[in-house]
Amino acid sequence: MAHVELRTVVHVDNEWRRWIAENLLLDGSPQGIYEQMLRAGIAHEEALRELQQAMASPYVAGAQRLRNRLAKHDWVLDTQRHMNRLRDTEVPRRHKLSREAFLDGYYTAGRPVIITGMMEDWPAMTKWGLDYFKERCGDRDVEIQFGRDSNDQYELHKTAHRKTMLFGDYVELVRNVGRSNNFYMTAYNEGQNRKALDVLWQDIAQMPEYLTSTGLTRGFLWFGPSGTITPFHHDLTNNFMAQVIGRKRVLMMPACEIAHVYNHEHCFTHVDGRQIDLERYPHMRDVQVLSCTLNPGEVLFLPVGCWHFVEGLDISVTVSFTNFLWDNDFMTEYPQQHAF
Ligand SMILES: O=C(O)CCC(=O)C(=O)O
Repeated sequence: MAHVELRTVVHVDNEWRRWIAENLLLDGSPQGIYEQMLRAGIAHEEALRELQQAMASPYVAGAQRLRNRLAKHDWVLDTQRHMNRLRDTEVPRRHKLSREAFLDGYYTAGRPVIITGMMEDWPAMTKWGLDYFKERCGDRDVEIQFGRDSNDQYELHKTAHRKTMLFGDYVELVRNVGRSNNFYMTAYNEGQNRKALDVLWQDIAQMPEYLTSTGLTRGFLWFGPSGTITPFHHDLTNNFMAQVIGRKRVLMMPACEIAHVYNHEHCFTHVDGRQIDLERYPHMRDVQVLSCTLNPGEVLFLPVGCWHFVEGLDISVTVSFTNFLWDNDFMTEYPQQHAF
C-alpha cells in the first residue's frame, strides 16, 4: 500500500491576518512571510491571495503611514541620544545649586543632577534613626509593600503586596533582617501612612529654592533594609530623591532612550538593573546607563521619563518630592493604553 502523508490543512483566519499585517509593518519580506505560511500548512493559493490582499489593503497602508510617523519621532529622540553622548557620563554634583541654575541646566534640560548642601537645616538629618522612629510613631499602623520575594513583578502588582503592621514592628524587621528585598515602605504606601507618620514630617524642611511650600503635596517616604530593589521604571513627573539615612545606588537611562529599553507595559521594562542581559535585550548595548551612589544629605533630581533602578546599599530612608515650583503635570497627557 502506498504511503499517504496526512498533513493538517490550515486556513487563514483573523489571527493570521493580524500576523501578516504586523510582519509587513515590521518590514518583513513578502517572500519570507509567504514561506512561513506554507510551512505552517496554508495552501499556496490561499497564502498568496491573503498576502496580496494585505499588501494592497488601504488599512495596512494607513498603519504604514502611522509607523512612518513613529519612525520620525524615533529619529528626533535619536538626535537627542547622540547629543547626550557628548556629555560626561558622570552625574554632576552641584553644591547649593541656585534656582535659576537648576531650572536652566537641569529641570528644563531633563538632565539628572545631585544637589548637595540643601538638607543641612533638616532636623531629620540629626534626629532620624530606628530608635527615634520607634519612639515617635512605633504604635501607629502603617502600610508596607510586603512579600516581594514571591513575585518578580512586585512593582507592577504593588496593590497585591500591601500589608498593614505596627510601625514599631516594621522598624524591628528592618533592624534585624540584614539584606532583604522582601519588604519596603514606598511612596505608594504614602496614602495610608500620611497621617500615621505625620509627626516625622515636622523634621523635614521643604526646599523653597525649588519646591512649593503650599498645597496638599508634601512628599513621600521610602524606608527599608539594605537590599531593596526598585526595578527600572520611569516616573510621570519630575522627582527629587532626598537621602536622609544610608546610601542608594541609582542607575539611570535618559528618557530619549525609550525605543531601546524594552518598555513593555506602562512605565516598566523587564530589563533587570542588577544584571543587564545583553543576549536577551541586545538593543540595551546602545543605551547610555548612568550610575551614581546617593549619600545622606544629597538630593538627586530625576527628570520625568528618565528610567531609574534603585538599590538600597544600607538601611535607608529617602524622602521624595514632586511639588516643584514649575509645571510638573505630565500625567494629563499620558497615553490611556499601557501595553506598548
Ligand atoms: O528609592 C527607591 O527605592 C526608588 C525611588 C523611586 O523610584 C522614585 O522616587 O521614583
